Parts: sequence; structure tokens; C-alpha cells
Amino acid sequence: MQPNWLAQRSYLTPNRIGLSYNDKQWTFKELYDEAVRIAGKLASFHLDRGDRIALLAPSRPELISMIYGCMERGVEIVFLNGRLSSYELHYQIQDAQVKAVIVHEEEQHKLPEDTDSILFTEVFCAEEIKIEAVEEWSDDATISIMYTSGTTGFPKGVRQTVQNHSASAISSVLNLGLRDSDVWLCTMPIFHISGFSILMRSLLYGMHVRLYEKFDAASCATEIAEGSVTRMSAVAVTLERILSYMEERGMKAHPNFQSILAGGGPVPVDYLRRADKLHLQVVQTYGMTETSSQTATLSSEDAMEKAGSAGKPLFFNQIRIEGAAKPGDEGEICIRGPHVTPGYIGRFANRPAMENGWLKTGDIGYLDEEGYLYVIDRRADLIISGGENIYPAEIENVLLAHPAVKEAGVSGIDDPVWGKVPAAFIVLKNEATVEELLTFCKGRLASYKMPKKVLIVDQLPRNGSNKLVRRRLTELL
Ligand code: S0N
Ligand code: AMP
Ligand code: MG
Ligand code: MG
Ligand code: MG
Repeated sequence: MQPNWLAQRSYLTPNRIGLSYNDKQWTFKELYDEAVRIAGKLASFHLDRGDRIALLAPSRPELISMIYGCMERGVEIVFLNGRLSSYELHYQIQDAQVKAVIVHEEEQHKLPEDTDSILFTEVFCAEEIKIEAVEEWSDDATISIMYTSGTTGFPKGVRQTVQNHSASAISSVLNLGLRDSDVWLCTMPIFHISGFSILMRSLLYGMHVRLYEKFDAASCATEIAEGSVTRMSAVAVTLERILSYMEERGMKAHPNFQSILAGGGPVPVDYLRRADKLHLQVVQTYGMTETSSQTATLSSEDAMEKAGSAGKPLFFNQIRIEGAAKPGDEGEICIRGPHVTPGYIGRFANRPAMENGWLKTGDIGYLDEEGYLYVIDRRADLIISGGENIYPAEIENVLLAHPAVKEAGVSGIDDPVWGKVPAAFIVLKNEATVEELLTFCKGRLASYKMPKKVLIVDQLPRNGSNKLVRRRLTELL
């Protein structure tokens, strides 16, 4: 058991700032009092402990209030990615069997038409029912559920428990350190673990989160140069935008600023060199939804010598390379630790996340002589575009549903802006234009998943057993 984090944080450091947004700020006591009020309002919708809801909203203070209110009430939160199509959201809402979808009015239009939803304003204006305070949380209670796309094209809902989040936050701080003056800039989507983990760290450390609704290079660069924030999380694309902005204006990182935690995909080594010139420390990390964020992290003093590495495991975590006999041998990266999810919900509820206690990530990598991890290839065909994951099968399934399409294969191609983007290779059985195919995909796929190139071909590369060989698709370009 653990004490209710919201109550404990408010009890320990009531007057510290827990959140700021534009020119407004809130203490941990204010955040907790609001969470208690919202928990009472949620009760008036018959949302009880252990129930599951889905949440869709922009990253604004009212989202944070709603999240903390849900945590206070003890309801499991399924985070919906606001970039997804209504078709994709429909799948997740159905799969998660949620009791309610709570949606910010501005994003209601993104939901499938038949969705029964509760608006943010309805919750905020509801009658507050007096409920008994929950003093303790059990370690295996699920706080959050995030969908991560899968090789089959069917995304899996990953459970993230009290233990997962606390283990992750504690490991992180043992590695990065903490000062009273730390302020973590959060521009990452809260519906991804890259963003939500910042809130969990805030509650456990008593740390101020500076929230932005959207990533904006100018504001980030200014905060970094002024030292008004001390940490931030980024993916390669956002890191690059900050670097360019600062370089163009001759800006340097303020000595108060500690580091940028960069992950969600590989970070080009050249960015680290550019960051160094701006006195900006970049800490590379390897993490995922199934591990509630960081598993391995490379300290900035090792950044140049071990360029390209994702570092060593955090204190409670272990990394093993499947089948590797000696350092340098490549194989599947397997992870063990208290931060690893106990498993999935919905249609994957019966599929264990771990094998003999180890999470098999599907990523390929190796450990060098000193035990530094190098991630060399994404899990089975995964395309990472600007930190958003895309599985070829998701796009292929949609294309195959078009009456003119006989076969479809999707593969990632290099892109100067997003890192990788999807390209589709199609064999037709009836006539259709590329425009028709793209229009068909539009309502069904998030726009970042739309194929950036579509090629009509005579046949797709297949192996002896007639299986599509995605890696050879780009030879058709
Ligand atoms: C890069 C971002 C900020 C780009 O968004 P931006 O610039 O705000 O775009 P919009 O104005 O919304 O849209 C304009 C057009 O651009 C398209 N678009 C947007 N994003 C993408 C994309 N990623 N790929 C391709 N196209 C994109 C829009 O569709 C729109 O096009 P049209 O006009 O055609 O509709 C944004 O993408 C972003 O925030 N990316 C990061 C997402 C993220 O957080 N990923 C990490 C997920 N992984 C994890 O959470 C696990 C790892 C982890 O925990 C971690 C990761 C990083 C750092 C730390 C950690 C940690 O361990 O703590
Ligand atoms: P997600 O579950 O959506 O958070 O995606 C996690 C995936 O992103 C991992 O399984 C890796 O494929 C990839 N990834 C995360 N961090 C890194 C990194 N530092 N280097 C290379 N790939 C990474
Ligand atoms: Mg994912
Ligand atoms: Mg951030
Ligand atoms: Mg990702």
C-alpha cells in the first residue's frame, strides 16, 4: 500500500507550486482540494472506485484537474490520443469497455458520432457528492491505460499501475537528481507516457510542472535561456526545433537549466553536438508505454563518448539481450523491473506482457563491454514519425478494405522533418487513383499516419512462404 499521493503531497508541501500555465499557478494544496471536489462530482455520475473512464482533452489546467480528480476518485483513466481519427478512437473506447467518456467540449467533435460522453463543463458544474476520502492506494491499482499500436494493427491498452509509476519516478530521480528549484517544462502530450510521467514525478517529488498546451519552439527556447524552467522532455523533432531557434538567435541555455530528457525514438548524434554548443545538456533515454517511461538513460557526461547509446538501466531495472553470448551481440531487448506493466486490457487481456518475468520489447539492440545499451532497430517494422508510432499493418488494413486494392504493403521511408514517414505500395485489382485511395484513408487514419507516398506496383516482395517482406518494399521506389 502507498499513501494517496495527492493527499500526501498536499500534506507534506501544501504551499509549493505544483502547476503553472501561462501566468497562473497552483499550489499542491489547491490542486488537491480541487481533486477532492472533482472526485465528489464524478461520484454524482455514478463513477465509483475501480470504474474505468476515457479522457479526451487538450493539455490545459482543466485536464490536470480532471486527471487528479479521477485519481482521487480511484477510477482508471484511458488516455485518448487527440490526433487519432474517430474510427481509431472508436476501437479504443470499445476495447476498453469504459463506463464513460469524459471529453473537453472543444474536442467532442473528434469522438465517433454515437459516443455517449460527459462534457468537462458538465463535470465541473455537477453537484458534489460527499464521498469518503481514500487514504491508501494499493500498488497494483491501475492509474492509467494507454494504447500502443501493435504489429497486428490492433492497438493494445497497456495498464500502468501505482507501482509502475512510483518505480519509474523514483528510478528517474535517482538518476537525474532533484533540486528544490526544479521546474519541469511539459509540452509533451499528456496522453503519452512522455507527458503523463512528468505529472507523476511532480506528485512524488513535490516538483513544479510548467504546462504548455502545445509544443512551441519559441516559448521553450525562451524558458530555457531565461532559466525559468530546469528540465524538459522532448523527442528528436522538438529538440531540433529548439536547437534551430536558439542557434538562429544566438541564445544559450541558462546555467539553471539542467537537461532535456530526449527519447521516444533515436536522437541523431549531430543534435547532441549542436546542443553542446548551446550549453544545453541532452540526456538520452530509452523508454516505452509498457515501462511507464524511462528504462535506460545516458548521462550527459557520457553523451559524446557513448554517442548513439541510450545509456544504462535505471537503478531498479535490468536489461538483457535475448540470445546474446557476449557484449556486442545483437538481439531482442528484454526488460525487467517494477516499472514494467502487469499487462493489457480488452482483447489482449489474456496475453501476458512478460515471459518468465521479462518484457520482450521487440526492439533489437546490444550492450557494449561496459553495459551501455544501443538500440539499433525498432520493434517489428514500427515506424516512428515525430515521436508518434505507426505500425504498417494499421495502414495496410485500411487500404485492403478499399474495393480496388488487391494487396498493400507499408514501410517507413526517411524524412528530413519527421525522421520516418509511411509509404504505401499497392497492387490493384480494379482501377483506382492514388487520390481515391488517400481520400479513403482520410477519415480512417490519424493524419500523421497518412501515407506520404503511394506507389501502384505490379507485385509486392514476398518470401518463400508468400509472406510480405516489408523491408524490401523500398526497393520498389
Ligand atoms: C512533434 C510534435 C510536437 C509535432 O506537432 P505540431 O508541430 O504541434 O503539429 P500540429 O500543429 O499539431 O499539426 C501540424 C501538421 O503536422 C502533422 N503532425 C503532427 N505531428 C506529427 C508527427 N509526429 N508525425 C507526422 N505528422 C505530424 C499533423 O498531422 C498536421 O498535419 P495536417 O495538417 O496534415 O493534419 C508532435 O507530433 C508531438 O508532440 N510529438 C511527440 C509525441 C510523443 O510524446 N512521443 C513520445 C511517445 N513515447 C513515449 O511516451 C515513451 C518514451 C518516453 O516516455 C519519453 C519520450 C521522450 C522524452 C522522455 C520520455 C520519458 O521516458 O520520460
Ligand atoms: P511507445 O510504446 O509508443 O512509447 O514507443 C516505444 C518505442 O519507441 C520503443 O519500443 C522503441 O522502439 C522506441 N524508442 C524509444 N526510445 C528510443 C531510443 N532512445 N532509441 C531508439 N528507439 C527508441
Ligand atoms: Mg506506442
Ligand atoms: Mg516537454
Ligand atoms: Mg513512441
